[in-house]
Amino acid sequence: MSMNKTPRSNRTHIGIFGKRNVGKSSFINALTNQKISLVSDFKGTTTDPVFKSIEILPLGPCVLIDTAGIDDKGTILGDMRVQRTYDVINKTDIGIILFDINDVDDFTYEYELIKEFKKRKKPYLLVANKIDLHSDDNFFKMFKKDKVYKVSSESKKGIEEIKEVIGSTLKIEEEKFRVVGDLLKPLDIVVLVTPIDKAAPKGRLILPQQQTIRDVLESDAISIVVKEHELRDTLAKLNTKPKLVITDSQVFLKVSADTPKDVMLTSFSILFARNKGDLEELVRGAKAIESLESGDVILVSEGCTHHRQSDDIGTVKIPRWLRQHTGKDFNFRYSSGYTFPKDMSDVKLVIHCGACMLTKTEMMHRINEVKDKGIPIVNYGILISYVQGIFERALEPFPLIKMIYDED
Ligand SMILES: Nc1nc2c(ncn2[C@@H]2O[C@H](COP(=O)(O)OP(=O)(O)OP(=O)(O)O)[C@@H](O)[C@H]2O)c(=O)[nH]1
Ligand SMILES: [Mg+2]
Repeated sequence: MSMNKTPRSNRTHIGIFGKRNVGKSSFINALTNQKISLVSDFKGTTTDPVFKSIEILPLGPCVLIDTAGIDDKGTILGDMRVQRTYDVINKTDIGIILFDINDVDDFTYEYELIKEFKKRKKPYLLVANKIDLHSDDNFFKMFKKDKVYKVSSESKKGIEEIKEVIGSTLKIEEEKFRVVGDLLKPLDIVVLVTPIDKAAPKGRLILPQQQTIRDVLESDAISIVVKEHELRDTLAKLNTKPKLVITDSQVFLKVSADTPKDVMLTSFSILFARNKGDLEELVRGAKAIESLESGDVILVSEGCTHHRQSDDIGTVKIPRWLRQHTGKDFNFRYSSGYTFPKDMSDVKLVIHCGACMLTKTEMMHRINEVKDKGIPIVNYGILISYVQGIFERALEPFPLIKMIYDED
């Protein structure tokens, strides 16, 4: 791969879904202005997901994913194709649910797709294709709240507009997943507390700290970076109250004591749990610790198969902290890599790593997979914050999530 190429994990994945023959492949060709996908009036031309990396203006580097029609059911091969199409949703950042404007009698398949997107909290757009052949707005009320966009992949009508809509929808999504920028106004002051101890890497800051500073700068706000011992004096020297103090969890208790009660305080772990996944679900997972019994099975799951450190957080520290917090002994099981163990029927809690090697989309998929099994899930950072007893204060910047924590 050349140095200037965007790696696939940093590209926006746009998946095209719908019944056979609605024009999914034609839509991809229209979007890119190229003959990338095979088009024919034979139902079931596309049989496997096809990933195509391409630059689309104004969206930038994307991966377009063409899929097989989801109505190809009833045969073993057809069912397998449908399953593979559904699997693509997990890799998709935004889905286009395409249908033929001339075939509006039955939306069962489209509703099923919408349900899957909603379940995964992923954005989708409903797009009616082939408007060059017909136009009748009556059926749009079928999709209550969702707007239906109209295009012709043949005449290219509506294609430029749909690109704009994809772009603005993604922008709204990105906003939701900013590290901290959504909490800030221009010129707000943010104080970041980063201990420089033996564990800190030589000559640089760790990635979450860098990303937070970058996000503060992008918000036109002001970042001040200090070590824990300089915090109190720094706050005294400021003639304006900071909007937020963000600290490494390790020194949370000291920082909490040094930060006035009317200044919001949170931790990098909490910001990144929110940025990378579903903070709400992870907070619920942390609360579930209270209902565990001695001997319960806890699955500690790592997203990658990296080399283990000597005092490994998953195998040594977490079991110790949990024992200290609950006074109970649990049965720990471990898994690593992209998939979970097949049989998780006796697992009472999943503790996931910080997901540094996973994309947000992948981590959300993993959280949802565990949630679907009815098992609570928490990650390392949130679990540590919970057993340290810092939720009370560290969730204050997120009132909706604090409510979940506070309710019984
Ligand atoms: N008139 C018209 N025909 C279209 C349009 N889009 C696609 N078609 C035609 O519809 C047929 C199916 O198009 P495809 O792009 O192969 O559809 P698909 O959804 O990829 O189909 P499968 O791969 O079989 O699931 C082809 O004959 C296309 O030429 C459109 O906007 N207007
Ligand atoms: Mg096709």
